[in-house]
Amino acid sequence: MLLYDYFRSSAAFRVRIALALKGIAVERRFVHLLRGGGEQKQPDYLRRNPQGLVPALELDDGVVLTQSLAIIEYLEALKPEPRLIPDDPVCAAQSRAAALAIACDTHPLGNLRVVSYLETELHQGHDAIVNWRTHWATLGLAALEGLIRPAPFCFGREPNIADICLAPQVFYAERFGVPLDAFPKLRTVAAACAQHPAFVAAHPAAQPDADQAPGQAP
Ligand SMILES: N[C@@H](CCC(=O)N[C@@H](CS)C(=O)NCC(=O)O)C(=O)O
Repeated sequence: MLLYDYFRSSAAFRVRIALALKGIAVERRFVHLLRGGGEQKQPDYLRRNPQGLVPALELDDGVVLTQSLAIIEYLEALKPEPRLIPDDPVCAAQSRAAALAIACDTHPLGNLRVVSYLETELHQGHDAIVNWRTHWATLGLAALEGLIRPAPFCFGREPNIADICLAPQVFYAERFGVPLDAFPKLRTVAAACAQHPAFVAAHPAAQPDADQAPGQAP
């Protein structure tokens, strides 16, 4: 399988964590979100993912899967252990809810194309952009703080789909100076993730395409 990846992408980070947790090896092709106006907008990539977003996972038969959570559900079906979605139906629903609170309701508001639109089309300045990022990230993290019950991962002793979404969102918050002081539960989970080998291996800083690119990709 071939993962279309970008080191700082929160959504790609999720898939890298899931792959590492399951011990699934993939080839990777890096899609630089800033270089050349954004490689994700080039026709070659849009043929694979018409949304122009990373990640995408190309299967050996050429089928391309998009959307990080759909890709993770595919990996779960491909290799069920370790479970990323708990067997217990209530815990599964709660874990999915936490994951979706990040992936659907928080992360998109800080995405590159959203923030770029604010800057270039709506002519918002630096302070307004910082305010926007901080407002939506904080609102999302505050909700998450109420949704999880760390032990030390979001819903138990092992990481699941909720942790897979939480760690990249915490990375985003730290990167943009969004304070976590008010969120002790999130800090507990973030600390557990920071010590887990799969999360360490998947971290943006550990990726071969990591660079010091200027600009603010998601
Ligand atoms: N819901 C999608 C989100 C994917 C997404 O937003 N990817 C970002 C990087 S985290 C991206 O490719 N942004 C490019 C852009 O905004 O132009 C998923 O979970 O896969």
